[in-house]
Amino acid sequence: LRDREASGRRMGVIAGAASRLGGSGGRVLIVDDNLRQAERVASELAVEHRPVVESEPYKAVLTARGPVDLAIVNANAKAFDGLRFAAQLRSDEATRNIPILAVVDVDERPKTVKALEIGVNDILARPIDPGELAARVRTQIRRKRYTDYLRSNLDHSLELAVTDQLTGLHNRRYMAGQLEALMRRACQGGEPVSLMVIDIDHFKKVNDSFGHDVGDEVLAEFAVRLASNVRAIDLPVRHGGEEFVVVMPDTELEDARRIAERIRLHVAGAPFRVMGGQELLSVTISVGCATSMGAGDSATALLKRADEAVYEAKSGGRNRVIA
Ligand code: GH3
Ligand code: MG
Ligand code: MG
Ligand code: MG
Repeated sequence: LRDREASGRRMGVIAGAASRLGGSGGRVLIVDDNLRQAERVASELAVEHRPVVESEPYKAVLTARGPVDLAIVNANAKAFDGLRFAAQLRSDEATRNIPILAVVDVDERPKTVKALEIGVNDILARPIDPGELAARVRTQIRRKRYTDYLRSNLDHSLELAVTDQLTGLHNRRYMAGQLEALMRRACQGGEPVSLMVIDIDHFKKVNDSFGHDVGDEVLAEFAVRLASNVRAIDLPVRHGGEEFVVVMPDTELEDARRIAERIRLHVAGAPFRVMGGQELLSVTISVGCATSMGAGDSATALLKRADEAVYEAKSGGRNRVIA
């Protein structure tokens, strides 16, 4: 439910921002070796934008990476091929999302068609009408800002989809993909992959005695201790509830056990400070380790073996590592 509310809020934010994203104040790159024409366009645009004129393509590319909000390219330049320049902007990762307005003589049908085929966003007929110039520039800038905004939201959503919100660790969904890939390699005779499953001992008691919010505090603090006691190559994950997993690439079982033991000691060794420091809780964990067994093994089977080791740690008295 919390996820659905957050996503509803997010959609509201997108709609709100879209209406606020205007088409003025843009940095506009004018690429033209006809300096009289370029300066005229620049002075028209300077009223509401920040135009910059480049007469040489190689300099224009550097400026475009600046970045800019729009490029106006003269398709009839004398000293260079304007449409080739437009195609170059489209093929460069750093500039491919810049909208392009191609300036084409009003009667040049084939050039107009070619420009559109290359993927310019709009055509500006020459002689240039100032009102039309202002309107087409504004439209392209507004559209660019909106798509940039959507793109950054999409990146953010993708990030959210693989992150656990309480602890900031990656979640089970993210782990599944990583583990599958590592297991495939291990099964083909590549480096071994080890795994530890961690389950907090008697966690229900924390919730029952201090409330769910304090339970959440313990989970968050545990995640900090976990993340600071694994190696840079390891992947700590919140697998669900009070259960965590660490994926350890290129790791033999003995090393996995050593790392698990280090984590266990850092949890049991110092009490957890909760409720703004009012309460100190001693927390322990049970850990099960397993390692890949070559051809025929699978991520599911590996997880199952680590789970069985956790079970053994629990029945053996908790606060221990079984490998
Ligand atoms: P054991 O030592 O056998 O693992 O005992 P346990 O109490 O930890 O095990 P059990 O699986 O019975 O209880 C786990 C509890 O974790 C139950 C559930 O309410 C609680 N829990 C799961 N997710 C969350 C969470 O996100 N926040 C809080 N506060 N509690 C959670
Ligand atoms: Mg559990
Ligand atoms: Mg349990
Ligand atoms: Mg537990």
